[in-house]
Amino acid sequence: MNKYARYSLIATAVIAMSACSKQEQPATGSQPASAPNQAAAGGETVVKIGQVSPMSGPISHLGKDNEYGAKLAIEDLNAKGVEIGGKKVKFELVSEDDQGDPKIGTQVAQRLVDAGVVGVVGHLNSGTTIPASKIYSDAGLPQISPSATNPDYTKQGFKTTFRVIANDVQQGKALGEFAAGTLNAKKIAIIDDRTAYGQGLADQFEGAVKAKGAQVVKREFTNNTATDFNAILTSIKSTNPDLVFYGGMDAQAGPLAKQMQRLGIKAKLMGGDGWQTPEFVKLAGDASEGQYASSCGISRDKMPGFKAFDEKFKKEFNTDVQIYAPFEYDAVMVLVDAMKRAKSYDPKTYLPEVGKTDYLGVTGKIAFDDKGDIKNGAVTVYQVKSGKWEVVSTVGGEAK
Ligand code: ABU
Repeated sequence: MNKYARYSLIATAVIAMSACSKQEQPATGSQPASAPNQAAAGGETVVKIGQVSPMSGPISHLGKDNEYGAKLAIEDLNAKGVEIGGKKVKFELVSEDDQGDPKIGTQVAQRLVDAGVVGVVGHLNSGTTIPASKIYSDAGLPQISPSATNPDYTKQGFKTTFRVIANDVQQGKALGEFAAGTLNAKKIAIIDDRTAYGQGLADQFEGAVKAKGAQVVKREFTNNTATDFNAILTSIKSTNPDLVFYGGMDAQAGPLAKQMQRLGIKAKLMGGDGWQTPEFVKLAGDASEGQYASSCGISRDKMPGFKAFDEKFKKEFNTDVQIYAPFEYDAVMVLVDAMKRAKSYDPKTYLPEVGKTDYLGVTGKIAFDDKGDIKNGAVTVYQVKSGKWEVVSTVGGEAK
């Protein structure tokens, strides 16, 4: 049996046990230090975990996807029954909508701190995650993003910042080498949405394709609410590129692909995890066919717990996983795993344990480097074939 099949069996069993078992082995050791604002209910201590994502606006489908992942994790934990330091606890999710706006991101971050959460999963966007991380750091709260890929998030020297996916240095390099190497694209046009994510990934991609000897024939930008790309695309068409790269999210990539098709641009469209989603295929229609995008993780068929997670997700929420929900699920589990090892839900006490994580989650093995980035992060390139994302290749992510 290969390692992925072995992990798959273990993770499927873990998810099934989470759903069925009502008890866990009592923890040994001392009582946890008390955390502020934790109410007691029915003999159990309520421990609040915050989650933040854009649940309104153009990428609300992704924000909801994240929230659903966290909800499933909390439900599984409470169904199983968790004791921390010998005390029964009940987890409560406190969800906030940052609208994908950096300013609102910091406001809701402060609201979560004031609400007494003991840790945060999120935010979704790099542009909100980075400014909010200062607030969590000042409050000493562990923060795990399931989706923010801008490398600056974990470069600030905070002890509280973690992410459970590869970053855009890895993603940009993998995509650039795929474009200029595997696809042999010689003339490349690049567009980004001027967000911390879109522009950052486009910069990394540009560096990688140039290092492989490709020529960047045009660099254009838009914004993360635009839907009309005709002027940009007309200017790009005149350069006759082999490939167009878009650094941004699916709400723009969908119409962009459609407008490329309408203008008769034959070049392939390529991008990162922000649009490797079913929503992109829905928005672009048949213009999605043949386009490439990556996700920051191993492929779903190799993820040890994805199949069981996916079934449960569809049953509970009556919708498909977009992209980050399983990473969000794992982010919650990693926080709770650290609390169990620390025998405390007090952030001061369990924060050092987050950094020592060695956890096999739905998405694979999770351990962090000294900055809080996932060790050995993987990037998988997908292509749309017959209206579905199919795996083309994966870089990195070998389970140890
Ligand atoms: N990683 C793509 C979407 C989230 C972000 O980094 O902004």
